[in-house]
Amino acid sequence: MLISDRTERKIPRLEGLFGKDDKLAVLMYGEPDPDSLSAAWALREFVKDLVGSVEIISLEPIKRQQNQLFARKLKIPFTIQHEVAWEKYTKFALVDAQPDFFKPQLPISFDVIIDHHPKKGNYPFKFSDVRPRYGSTATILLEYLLTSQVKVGKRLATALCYGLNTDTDDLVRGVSPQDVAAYGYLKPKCDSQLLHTLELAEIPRAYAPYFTEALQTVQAGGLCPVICFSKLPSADICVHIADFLSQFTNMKWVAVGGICDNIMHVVMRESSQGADVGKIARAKLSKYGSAGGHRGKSRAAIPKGVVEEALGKDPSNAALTAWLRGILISRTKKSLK
Ligand SMILES: [Mn+2]
Repeated sequence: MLISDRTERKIPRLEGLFGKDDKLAVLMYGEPDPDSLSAAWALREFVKDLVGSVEIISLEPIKRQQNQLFARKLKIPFTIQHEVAWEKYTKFALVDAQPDFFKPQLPISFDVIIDHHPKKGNYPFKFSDVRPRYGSTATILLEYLLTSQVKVGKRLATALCYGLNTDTDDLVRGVSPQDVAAYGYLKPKCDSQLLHTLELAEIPRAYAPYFTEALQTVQAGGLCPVICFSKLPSADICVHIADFLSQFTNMKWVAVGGICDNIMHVVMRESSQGADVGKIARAKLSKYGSAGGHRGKSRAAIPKGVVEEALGKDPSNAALTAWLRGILISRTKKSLK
């Protein structure tokens, strides 16, 4: 399944683009995640004998600690360049994104696009392979490597597997049969210990006090614990705490909110007694900001101004929690009828 006619047809066209004089830059969009980093690395392996040189470039640093750890442990060969000397390169490739994502647009035209997001815009690409059905770009690149018999070493296999896992929430979200096949191929080749370390993730120790406060909320009871922080150094804390709390039994869902960079982030997770938190977030929070997600996981971003209008400047954690709880637990008009 990983060696498909589609990929087989694409390979000669991709290979035909490059010559030994080429200096290729492989770009990723925004703060690169494990899927884009591993896909970029796989593309580099695919083309490295065809071109004079190939460099993987990120225009932004990695902020998320888990992803920093991933890039460091797997020694992903990439550089961060805020200002790229575009003239140094003769060809440009983009993985796990499309040119329209960049605002403003980059002053270059891409020769190669490989992505799994829904198609956006029409460009005169020399080569594009966009497969929105796929759960990860890592899966598409694995097909290229296997179809053209490029060796996939342990480190690259681990990177691709982790990229696939993170983009599909461990194969539960937006998965195609090809993603499952890719996992079946990659898993036995992986450094399982390293994968395990990455999956456990490193929660910065500085976050511990937030956990203490959150645990007290859960202990206080209730089927739907809500906890908010009026000042957070990183919105990631909401994710870590919501993931952790959702593992307790006898709860329907958990919501963790916090204000960081002028946004109140709200992260919701389904718990053992089950509730569609995507639906809840959209129904209750979209009038305050943007909200979205699916059954098990959802997220909302509410401008700080909206919160301040309701609660005044610098609300306490308790006031913020009461406000969010009131919104989330309020009955909708429909159910009151
Ligand atoms: Mn992706």
